[in-house]
Amino acid sequence: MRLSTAGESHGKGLVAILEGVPAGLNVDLEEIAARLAARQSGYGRGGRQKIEKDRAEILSGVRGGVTLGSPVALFIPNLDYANWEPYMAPEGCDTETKKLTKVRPGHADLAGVMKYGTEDARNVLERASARETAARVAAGTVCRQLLRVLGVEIAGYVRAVGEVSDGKEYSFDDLKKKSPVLSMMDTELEKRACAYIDRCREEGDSCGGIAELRVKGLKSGFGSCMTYREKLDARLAAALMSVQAIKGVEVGLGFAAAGKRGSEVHDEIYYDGAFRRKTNRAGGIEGGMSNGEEIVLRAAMKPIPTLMKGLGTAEYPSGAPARAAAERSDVCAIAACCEVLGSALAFELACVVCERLGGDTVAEMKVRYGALS
Ligand code: EPS
Repeated sequence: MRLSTAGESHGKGLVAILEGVPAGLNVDLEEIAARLAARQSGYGRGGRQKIEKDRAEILSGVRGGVTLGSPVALFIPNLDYANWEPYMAPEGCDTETKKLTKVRPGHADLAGVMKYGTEDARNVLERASARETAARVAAGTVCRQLLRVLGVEIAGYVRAVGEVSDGKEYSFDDLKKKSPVLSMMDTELEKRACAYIDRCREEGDSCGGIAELRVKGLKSGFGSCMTYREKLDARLAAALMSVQAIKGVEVGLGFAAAGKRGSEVHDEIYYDGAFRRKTNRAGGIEGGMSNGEEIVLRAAMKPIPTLMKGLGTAEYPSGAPARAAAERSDVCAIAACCEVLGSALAFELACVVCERLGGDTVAEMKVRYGALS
């Protein structure tokens, strides 16, 4: 499978092209719409989300609601383009009025202007923007639907917002009960998290958080111990790190494993007709392969780099001291990010599954998956 996305944040819209989807998959457009709406929501989002009402139009690859085996192309219009057309139109526009030279620490602005030979960070930030993630959610939802046919499900929740952190463990089925406010499981903690976001907003600041992602139903042996590029943990970590603002990824116990003894970390094996593990500290991956237990991943999102109070910077290219640019921004987007991470994971897992099973049709894949132990 291959996924390409295109589109600028304030351009005409976003495009996703997903190649390699087997024929015969029923595509549920309502689920795509619901996940796009979830990506737009979450306490702490900014003014832009009041403008957008993301909805994906399928341009190709699906007939009568069923995939054909041809590339699936999806288009999500940017409603804000109506306000930005004078400054963004590919056919010709005013490139001066929205010029951004007070480059923001933490955003792609400075490295981007230097790399792409422009004095206007807008030429960089428009693509670096997390707006791109809408395209990944639309395509990722098609991947989720493919995985679901095989009995593989993905769920996620927000485990921390800034300094407010939930240390409890939840079963996969519990995750369906996460709150719509911030995608947290503990509503008391969520109230504290909302208050924390309010404080950040009042102080012109921003915050990040941690999302936990889980995969249920994946049989053992996906990924490989034979070649480093095919290691499942490496591929899934890369998928999560590819999401804007992610600065850390853990598998299972993650960083905590380094401070414990082997007897406290490794999961003892027993047999009761099937091989099982007493615990799942490995997070469902051993030797670069799935081991049949739930896959458990966590991703750390840094605070949004656009601060309303601005940070100290140097204007590009003059180097004159300045406050970084800020017009409007999200204060916190961890709930949206959790939805995006699930989509990024769905795409990468669908790739791994298609590589092992092969097949041109969903029916073939089902038979081959069913034959695995
Ligand atoms: C973003 C800046 C904000 C966010 C945007 C990501 O947009 P704007 O500059 O239009 O206010 O809202 O995210 C989205 C538009 C989205 O749909 O997620 C940035 O600079 O990365």
